[in-house]
Amino acid sequence: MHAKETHMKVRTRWGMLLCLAAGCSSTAGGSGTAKIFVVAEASIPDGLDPGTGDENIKDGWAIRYQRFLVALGNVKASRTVAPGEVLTDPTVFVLDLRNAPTDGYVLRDFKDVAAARWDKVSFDIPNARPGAKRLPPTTQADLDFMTSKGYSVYFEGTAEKGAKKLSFKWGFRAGTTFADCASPENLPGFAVPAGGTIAVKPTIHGDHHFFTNVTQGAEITERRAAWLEICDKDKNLDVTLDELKACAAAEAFPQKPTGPYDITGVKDQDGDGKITAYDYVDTQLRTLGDYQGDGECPTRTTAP
Ligand SMILES: [Ca+2]
Ligand SMILES: [Ca+2]
Repeated sequence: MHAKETHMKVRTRWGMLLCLAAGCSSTAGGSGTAKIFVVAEASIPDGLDPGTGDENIKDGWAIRYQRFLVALGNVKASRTVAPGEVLTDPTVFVLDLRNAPTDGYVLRDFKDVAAARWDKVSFDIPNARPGAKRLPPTTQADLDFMTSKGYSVYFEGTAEKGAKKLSFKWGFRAGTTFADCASPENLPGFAVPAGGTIAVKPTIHGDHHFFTNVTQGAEITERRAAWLEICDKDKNLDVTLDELKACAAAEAFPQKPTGPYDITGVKDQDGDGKITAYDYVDTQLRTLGDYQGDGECPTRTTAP
């Protein structure tokens, strides 16, 4: 107890000195920078290969994306122990994740912030609207397309198995706020080092719409794509959103224990009174926001 008090006094004195030098106010432990990146998981630029590994598609399909756009922004961070201190930037960006820079897109530097753990972190994947910005190499055409359609995510891709090759071009308005983000080690938010920089990385995965269940927390699931062929009702090798809406979930996703799927948690997102493949994809796209690679943001709420 006594030793702890002494330690705290020393910390406070150092904090005041640092603050005089750096011009900050109440950062008793010094200050540093939180650099906000958006990173695309490898499944977006590289696609998904068939195979038996954790990240493979189990039923033999290879997935490749030709285009993958997302709206992302409204990053917020705060500290439970200091509720008045909030880092926030309402800017929303449209980002081309298929062609993202290797190290990701830098959205923002929060400089001269308390060197401490910012344990409450959230961000939005909202439905894009006018006022959103872009970062190169995302094009003005990409930005205009997303804001005019109001999509939160849009992708074009192919699924190939043997001689069969299906295509799809889908946009969804699945706007979602992702909160309580934690690292893969389950540490909440991020810790700013005194005099240093922490990389804070909302991470977008490209495979959730091939999961066999709706994950919350750890991604314990398989990846399968045979439902694409099942839902190509007119067999023209292009799977449309209308076909997804006409494709009953019970048919596309055979349920446990005889099939591989558990689609508990898929909601009637389009409100037509039926649970279809459209609802399945829409529901999975409301889980796309991950954190620091494979970390999770388990609190998900609808964002306008
Ligand atoms: Ca078709
Ligand atoms: Ca529905």
